[in-house]
Amino acid sequence: MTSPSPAALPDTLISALEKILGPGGLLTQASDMAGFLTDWRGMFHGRACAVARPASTEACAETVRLCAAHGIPVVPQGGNTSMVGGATPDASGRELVILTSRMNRVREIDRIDNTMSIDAGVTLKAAQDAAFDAGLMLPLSISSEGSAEIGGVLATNAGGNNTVRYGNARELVLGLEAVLPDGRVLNLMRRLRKDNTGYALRQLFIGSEGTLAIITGAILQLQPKPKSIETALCAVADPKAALALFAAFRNAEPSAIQAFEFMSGPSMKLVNTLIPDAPLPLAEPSPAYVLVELASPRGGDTLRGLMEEVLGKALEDGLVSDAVLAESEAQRLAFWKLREEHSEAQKRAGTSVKNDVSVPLSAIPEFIDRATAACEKLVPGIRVAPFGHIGDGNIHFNLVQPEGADGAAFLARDHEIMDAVTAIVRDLGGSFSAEHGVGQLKAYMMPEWRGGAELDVMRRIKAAIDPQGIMNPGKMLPDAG
Ligand code: 2HG
Ligand code: ZN
Repeated sequence: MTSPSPAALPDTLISALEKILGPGGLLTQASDMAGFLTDWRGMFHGRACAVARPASTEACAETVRLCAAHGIPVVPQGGNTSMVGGATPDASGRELVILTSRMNRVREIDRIDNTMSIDAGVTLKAAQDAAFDAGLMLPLSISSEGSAEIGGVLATNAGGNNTVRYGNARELVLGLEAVLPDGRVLNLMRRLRKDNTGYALRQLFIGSEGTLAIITGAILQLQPKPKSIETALCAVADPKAALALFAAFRNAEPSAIQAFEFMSGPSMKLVNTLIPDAPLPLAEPSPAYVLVELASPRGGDTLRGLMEEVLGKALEDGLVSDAVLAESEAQRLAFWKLREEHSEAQKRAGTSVKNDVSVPLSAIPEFIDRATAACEKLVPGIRVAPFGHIGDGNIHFNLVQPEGADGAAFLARDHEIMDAVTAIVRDLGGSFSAEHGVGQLKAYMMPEWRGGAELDVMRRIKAAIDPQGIMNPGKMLPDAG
């Protein structure tokens, strides 16, 4: 296949786009566009007629309006951290990638409303820092927060580490601003806790993976900044013990739990060996680990007492074989590094097949046992390396290629492996995508999982809002666009 040239766009259109986007706002050279045409995992490689970098909502709207008039499909992209190819263009070279990164202003923080009004291109980390500097907390935390941008986080309804306490991204959103496929700006920027006036449109766009609109701004709910935080890394025998520990914390004080994360021994070992400065802070490796974080906005709180009480009893009961409590912010961050580097460590270990799944909490041990057996049978030597947000039922049941095997050959079996795992998920009443979305990778699963009336309604919504099918075609809905 020959590489599409930017000349695929008529000169008049290029000049019109350059006028809207300003200096540096339109990329047409292959070398400038390259970084935006491949996903983080290196699984999807697309082409584009150009990459647009609007610096304002209006410029984004005008760009989309022009694309709509010329029937050019657009692919919205934030920090390009999708795990499912949700922001990578297809191979046709016809699509125009629209980056949100130059729309990067924190518009306003209101300390009475406890809200943050923000542009889509602000990274999640920068948004967290801005809230923190204002004495507040944005309670959404994901491993890719240094690069992931608010627009993408909302378009994919990201979950992450604090879902157990504060819910997913959609639970934090009061207001939304988005550019529709015809280039109109939909302004839903209302910071109201109560507003029963028709369909809750913002919730339709959150989680729509860029297939209905480009999110350009949002109003997010903030929380008081915690004054006391206690974080512990615990060694446990298996997922069943991890869940029993979760129940122990929940029974003691459910409102104190801010994060409750699970890491399997094999996955932790990859972090300890492949990530610099990430040693295990426990005397011995364990078959599994839990990272638990308690937090409260009250200073001088008794969280340390609560942590010690629950862990002391768990050690006594044999639920936990060892535990270490963070004695400083630096140590707390070191514990979190051990958790957040799992994706990177697995990437360094070779190719992997990812299953971002959820099942009812009670079914997690059975799921992990059955899925492990199924995968080991399918691919001898496969490295089963699950981890995830066990407190909310979301396990990243990731499978790393056998040591020394051909990575591409392993990846070529991804559907076979994902299907074996998700068959068990289905049997246990779970979901084939808990927080990463559907994107390109899992679009083929939609008819089987969400068929009948559910998929039909989704298709009708897509057709009503994007009749030309120009918004992120081929993502989420297998045959739309
Ligand atoms: C995490 O929880 C992310 O760290 C990435 O959701 C998970 O790499 C993965 O599969
Ligand atoms: Zn995750």
